Amino acid sequence: MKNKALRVGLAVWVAAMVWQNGVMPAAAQGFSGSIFNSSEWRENISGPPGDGDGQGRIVVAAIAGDRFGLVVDAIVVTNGALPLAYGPYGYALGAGLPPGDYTVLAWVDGNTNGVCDAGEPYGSVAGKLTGSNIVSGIAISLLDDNDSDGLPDWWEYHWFQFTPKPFGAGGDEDSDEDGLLNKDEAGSVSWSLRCVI
Ligand SMILES: [Ca+2]
Ligand SMILES: [Ca+2]
Ligand SMILES: [Ca+2]
Ligand SMILES: [Ca+2]
Repeated sequence: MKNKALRVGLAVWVAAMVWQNGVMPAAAQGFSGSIFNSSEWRENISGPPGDGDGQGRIVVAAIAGDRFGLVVDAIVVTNGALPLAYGPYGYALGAGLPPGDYTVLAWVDGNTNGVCDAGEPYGSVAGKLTGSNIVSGIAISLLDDNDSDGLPDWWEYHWFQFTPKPFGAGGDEDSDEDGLLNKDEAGSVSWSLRCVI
């Protein structure tokens, strides 16, 4: 009698959840870990990828598929004057995500638009959810130079955003032909515009 009452109660609860969500409820699933900020971006140049006010925030998001997929959860872990402290910053995302392949993406959101824009410092890690697991201990490092060419990506995008390959210039090139190599000019707030006009 007791078991029957239990089964009836459970069936009512499941029916209520199906009715509420349209699908069976997923078990608690998500990602957690720490973010380490190695970005030295001061955002002291007005214009993309930042807005030039020297303020920003670190956002971390769970994205379905690769890092260009659909954001399914996102949180702000810290904000303030750039560059933000190294951290680490703890985070937890998800709790209820369906099984599948995800990317956990964190970035310095300089223009605070909630989007990881080209040139904004970022780091990402691929993760998989199966069954009811929670994937913990995912460490993400935020880097200025994700293409490892010796030039901060935000600097490259700022000066070369209108060229066919915004991240194509090398550190040992002298793109504006002023006698100084790009790697020696990187981070500078001044620049000849000959390369972008
Ligand atoms: Ca800003
Ligand atoms: Ca942004
Ligand atoms: Ca770079
Ligand atoms: Ca130069």
